[in-house]
Amino acid sequence: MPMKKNVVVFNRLAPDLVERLAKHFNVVQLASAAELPDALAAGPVHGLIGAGWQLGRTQLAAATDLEVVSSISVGYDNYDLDYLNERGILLTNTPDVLTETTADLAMTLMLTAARRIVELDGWLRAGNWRAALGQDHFGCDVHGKTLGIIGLGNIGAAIARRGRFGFGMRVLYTSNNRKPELEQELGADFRDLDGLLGESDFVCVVVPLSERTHKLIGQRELGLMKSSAILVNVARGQVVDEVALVEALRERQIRAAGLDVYEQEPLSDSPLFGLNNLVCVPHIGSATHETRRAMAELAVQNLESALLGDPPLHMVNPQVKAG
Ligand code: 8YV
Repeated sequence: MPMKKNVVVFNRLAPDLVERLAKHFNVVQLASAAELPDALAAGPVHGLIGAGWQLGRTQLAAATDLEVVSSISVGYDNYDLDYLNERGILLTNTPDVLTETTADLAMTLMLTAARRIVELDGWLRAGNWRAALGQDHFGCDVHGKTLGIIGLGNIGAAIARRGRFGFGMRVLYTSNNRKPELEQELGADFRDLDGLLGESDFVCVVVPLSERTHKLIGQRELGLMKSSAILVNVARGQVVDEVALVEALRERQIRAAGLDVYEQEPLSDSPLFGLNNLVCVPHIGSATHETRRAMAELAVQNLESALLGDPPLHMVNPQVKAG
């Protein structure tokens, strides 16, 4: 019988999935990413599976036998892809299974910010039912408004469908390339970024983080938005300049924002917390029982395939396999 390969698990793997891995591999579970160096020093590691870690040369130089990193996420900006490619290490991810759940959260943030749910929840709990709920507490409509999607990938399209067919919204989008099929399906119109920002009532950021999208939305871009507009970010915090956003919200240059992601995560003690026109949640785009389970299963499947010699379903850098 061939020797079992060694796998290190970090984060979010249910016991039955760890058992499933243990049928084929020797499995070591880490309690935190900080334990990785010791795990790598203890012997050869062939596969890593997990989420929420930064992996590059510094962390992986000692992992000389590493064949695959299976990420329990769709985004992979936290991996040094050039380094993984240079080393011939395969990276797999978990797209598709989180698309609808993340789109649900984007709509939730839009609706919550527009209808001022968090503020009014606090108002009611503070015993204010009988106090005059005047215009000062009114929100704004979502239905029938213009929804601008920055990055019309799978998640962007799922948000656009909700806006178009659930809320009768007009959809604008900006993207690297035109999407004729989605234009037809959604009646969506392409705009350049500036055009989209100027015309939209809701601006939804759904682009992956890259050098090109880093701080894509800064002071100038926020200044192009309508003063009645709401910004939602379910992509990555670094796509939006947070200092500029705080200023724009504080000065009411835009109406409100809904954020799932932040420049620095985990977020603590931020000037964002002082803003009542902000709804913020702790990076929970995919965090439902069903979806996190589906992501974990897919990541396990990707890892098994990679280490047992089948092509994984979702390879970020398939060229390392081909080579
Ligand atoms: C992940 C996400 O769960 O998939 C992604 O890219 O942002 C989330 O769904 C998270 O990044 C893991 O830490």
